[in-house]
Amino acid sequence: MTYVRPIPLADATRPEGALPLAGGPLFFDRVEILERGRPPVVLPAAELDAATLAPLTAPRPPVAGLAMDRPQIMGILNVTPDSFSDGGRFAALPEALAQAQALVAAGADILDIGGESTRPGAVEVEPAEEIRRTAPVIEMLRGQGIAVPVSIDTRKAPVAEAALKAGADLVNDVAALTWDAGLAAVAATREAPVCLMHAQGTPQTMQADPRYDDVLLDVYDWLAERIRAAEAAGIPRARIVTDPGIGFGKTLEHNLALLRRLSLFHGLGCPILLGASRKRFIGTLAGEPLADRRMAGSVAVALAGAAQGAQILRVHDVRETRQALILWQAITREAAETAAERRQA
Ligand code: HH2
Repeated sequence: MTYVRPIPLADATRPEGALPLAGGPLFFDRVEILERGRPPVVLPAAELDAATLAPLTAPRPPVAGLAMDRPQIMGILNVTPDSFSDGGRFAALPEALAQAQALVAAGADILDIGGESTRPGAVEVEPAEEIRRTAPVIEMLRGQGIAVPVSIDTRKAPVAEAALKAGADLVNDVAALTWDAGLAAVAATREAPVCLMHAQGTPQTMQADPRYDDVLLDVYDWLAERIRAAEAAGIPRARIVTDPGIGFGKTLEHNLALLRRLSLFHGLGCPILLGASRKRFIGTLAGEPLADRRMAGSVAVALAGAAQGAQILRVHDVRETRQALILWQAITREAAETAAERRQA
């Protein structure tokens, strides 16, 4: 079996015949053909047939009201006592609300609210406790007129149900609907978009000794299977986002292999979410043991994701990521396009 990875053009030039990557803003005119056990082969995109090109080029419908034709920033709000980076800081309601407001003011397009840490070694939280942590925050955000879409970061049906009732718009499941058999039905019934993230193992065990035949292709096949399962459960592809799950059962080399060829996942026909913010591999490479001092590395990874066409960047450092994206976009687009956009804004 072969896999096709579009190779995004890195700058503002648009060679004759270049194709939009997932509807834009990036373009590609070459692809890499990947096969297990073989070195990649680069081909002109023009040599592929229309059926192969369709999922790579088709515009993605908006998700929770967010346009998918540009990178959108998902600000992380963990209302947990034990998250690896911001645990305990926003667990009380007033702090959570203030942080949500700060993230929106800093440029978050969507907020991701989590009431259970999934860091390596984290212990499971009872659904009732997870609901107690998350639903009131979402209700309060809505009550205070914070209008940005809200995502609930949970593996559990009752938690998602309570969050959606409280005003959440999207279900972000780090287990891709494999943890709780009831979660798919909740998302399907409520017509909520879902993020399906790849993980190997559970948070308790996932970093013990993760192994793959070919990490990139194994994660791709697994996500393809999870998309089929979600569709069978009544969640249409238009409401599915995929995520390779950086740091979830992956070594440093696994994470890098996924980031280097992230654009492969456009072949799944769904928007790509990338969550690498402050994660351990950044600390390992940069020699920074403290998670909250990994902002610069996190921004670099977010930009690398944007350059591969990732549509949603899940980050702690919203202000810095927004600034970096504005500059990257200004430099990598044609002046005419940028001027037209400014006029529209
Ligand atoms: N990473 C974390 C949690 N949720 N969701 C998606 N879709 N993708 C990710 O990469 C992802 C995620 C872990 O990060 P964080 O929320 O900062 O920490 P913790 O799990 O300790 O709360």
